[in-house]
Parts: sequence; structure tokens; C-alpha cells
Amino acid sequence: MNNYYPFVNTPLPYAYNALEPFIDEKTMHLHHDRHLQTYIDNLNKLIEENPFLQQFSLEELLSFWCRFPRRLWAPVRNNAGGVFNHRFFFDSMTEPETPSCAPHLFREICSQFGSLESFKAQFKGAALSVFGSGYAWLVLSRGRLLIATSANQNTPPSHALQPLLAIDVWEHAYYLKHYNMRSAYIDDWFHVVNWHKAETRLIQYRTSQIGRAGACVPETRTS
Ligand code: MN3
Repeated sequence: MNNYYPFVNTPLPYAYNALEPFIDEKTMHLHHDRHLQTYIDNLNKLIEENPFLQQFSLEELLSFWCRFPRRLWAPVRNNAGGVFNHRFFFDSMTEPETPSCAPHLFREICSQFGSLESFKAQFKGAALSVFGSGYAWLVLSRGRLLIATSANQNTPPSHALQPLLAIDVWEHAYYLKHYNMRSAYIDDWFHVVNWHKAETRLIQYRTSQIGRAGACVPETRTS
């Protein structure tokens, strides 16, 4: 993963039409090739104009934004967040009905939320509750699973949270196929969730210090 300036738009980990019929090919082209590309271009331009930022990885930009001059706080969080969140969201999906090999994750989900169905209902409720543009997340917070939401391009690493799964609920993520029906989009998204990837992340976080220490004190918390 290309993680330092100059950032490039790495290919999707699957074909543009791989998520059909749940997420359509045209949406994936627009979302990856135009929306994400714009965040990458804007982030590169920001770093070009502020070369001291070149030493930081994408995650470091998002964790340490408050150590930079105040004028950079919003542009760093918006643009680095836009790159991180989109990559993470695309990486949270896979071909429909891929066998879900995630025994550790499912065990923790059942212990935390009662059952997988109950988790899905709560996650969907959170994703529906995002007012305007943003994301719903499954994160690890001080070692416990938690459902969180974020507005715009705010992102868990800026709040010392370790993300496992993300759904983008900006309208551009679903408007072409699902029109204004976010609920139907979320139902379709569950068919393409990459549970195995989420479990891999969970195990990585549990066995390392990735993303755990040193983040800025949040000015607003994810809910
Ligand atoms: Mn998006």
C-alpha cells in the first residue's frame, strides 16, 4: 500500500464489477477513479506546499494532525482522511457471498452484540443515523468492539480508535443504483463485507501496537 507522499491511487483489490449486483460497476468507477483520486490529488498538493509533511505516513498525518500548524488541521484531516477512509472502505468489501472465515471476529461480535444479526441491526441503525455525509465503523476501542460513526472525512485513527470495518454513506457511494435509499444500500453492502479482512485487522491490533498510542486528543469524539 502506497503510504507516503507522493500518494498514488492504488487499484481496487477486485474488479470494478466484482461487487455486482449489490454495488454497481459504474459507482465503483466513479468512486475510485474520481472521488478518491480527487482526495489523493488534493493531499499531494497540500504536502507539496508544506514539504515538512512528507516525512509522515498517511496514518501519522491522521494521528498527529494537532501537532501541525493550526491552519493545516482541517485540510490534513479532510484530505488525508478522504484517502484513508476510501481505501479502508474499498478494502472492507469483497466478492458477494465470499465464504466468511472469521471465527475470532464472529465470537467477539456475538459476545459484544448478542449475535451477528443483532450486530448487523445495530450497525445499520448507526449507518442510517449519520446526518448528511460520513461513515459507520466497527472499531476496536481500548480492546472492545464498538460501533462508531464519523462525519465528513473524520476518521477513527484521529480519535485513537482502531478500525475494523467501514461503510461509506456519502450519497455518491450509492446514489446511482439505490437513489436516496440508504437503507437498501446498507442491506446490499452486507452481502459484500470482507469479514476475513476485518478479522485479520483484529488479530493484527491484538498482537501489535498498531494505531494504539500517541494520537491527538480529539476535539470531537465519534459517537
Ligand atoms: Mn466516498
